[in-house]
Amino acid sequence: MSKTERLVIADEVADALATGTAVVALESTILAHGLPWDRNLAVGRELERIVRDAGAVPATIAVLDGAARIGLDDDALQRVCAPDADLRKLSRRDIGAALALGTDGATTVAATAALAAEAGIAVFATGGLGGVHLAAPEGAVSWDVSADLGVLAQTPVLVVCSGVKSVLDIGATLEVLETASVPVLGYGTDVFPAFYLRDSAYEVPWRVNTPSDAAAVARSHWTCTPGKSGLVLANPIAPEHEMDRALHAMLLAGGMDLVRSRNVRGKDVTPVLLEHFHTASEGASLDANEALVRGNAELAAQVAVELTKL
Ligand code: PSU
Ligand code: MN
Repeated sequence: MSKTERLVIADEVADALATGTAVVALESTILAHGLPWDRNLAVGRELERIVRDAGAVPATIAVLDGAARIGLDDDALQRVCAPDADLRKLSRRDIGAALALGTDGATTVAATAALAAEAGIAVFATGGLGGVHLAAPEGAVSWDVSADLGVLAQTPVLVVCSGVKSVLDIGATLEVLETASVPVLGYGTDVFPAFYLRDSAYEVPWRVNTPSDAAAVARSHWTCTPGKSGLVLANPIAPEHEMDRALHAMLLAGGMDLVRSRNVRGKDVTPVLLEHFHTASEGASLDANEALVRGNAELAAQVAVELTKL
């Protein structure tokens, strides 16, 4: 099978790319594995609408029927979000196998960024970036480092996210991004956000205050410095949706205990933690999660529109 048969770009997305219209990539793991099935489809549809309202074309990405689909129609989106979909969680390294073996799957940040870049899409919105997981026992070195970081080191895509969760080692994650020469921009903030919370204990190296400044930095990064790394645009959750700090601390402690006591490993860690947050908070973490992704989709579309003007 040829590359074009395996990388299927929806007509609307292909037209936008051909005419220089703004396009925003959206991931499917957040839908299939990050949100419960009774809310994921509504979120998936809403993110696409937000991107459109801001003047860009959405391209939700997933692997279905032996093809990497760049832009899903509503039928495909429904398949990704179905309660019995049982899709695999596909990272960058899994794409070839899933395509060759005809296995359907939802794409993580790593896989979505790689496929977006392959299709010629420069801006991607998600909720949280994967990162360096905390080690057990405390203080040990963790080898569970999300492929999201390694892919960003090699893939010229701007990822709009709300930082990383405090279930990860945020300091170590930022060090890995520095080593990989991935610029980290705070959107209207000097502090790296921690997903449900607006801030972490860590500063960002650069702050931008407008979509046009973010676009200018991305363009400059890709034009003026050799190499092909992506960028992180870290957009804090809106203050009115930020999670209560005491609730957050309780969920975090419970989630870490759960992962350790059940001996959860590898790619199951992030979905198990998310599920714990959602059930133990009786949906409060879901409201926050959905609010921040909506904000990131809107900002990504605004930046994508600005990029088309440069
Ligand atoms: N963080 C979230 N929600 C998510 C994810 C991360 O708040 O759904 C997903 C993303 O798809 C991300 C992946 O790329 O988890 C990271 O998984 P891992 O830690 O196994 O690399
Ligand atoms: Mn991992």
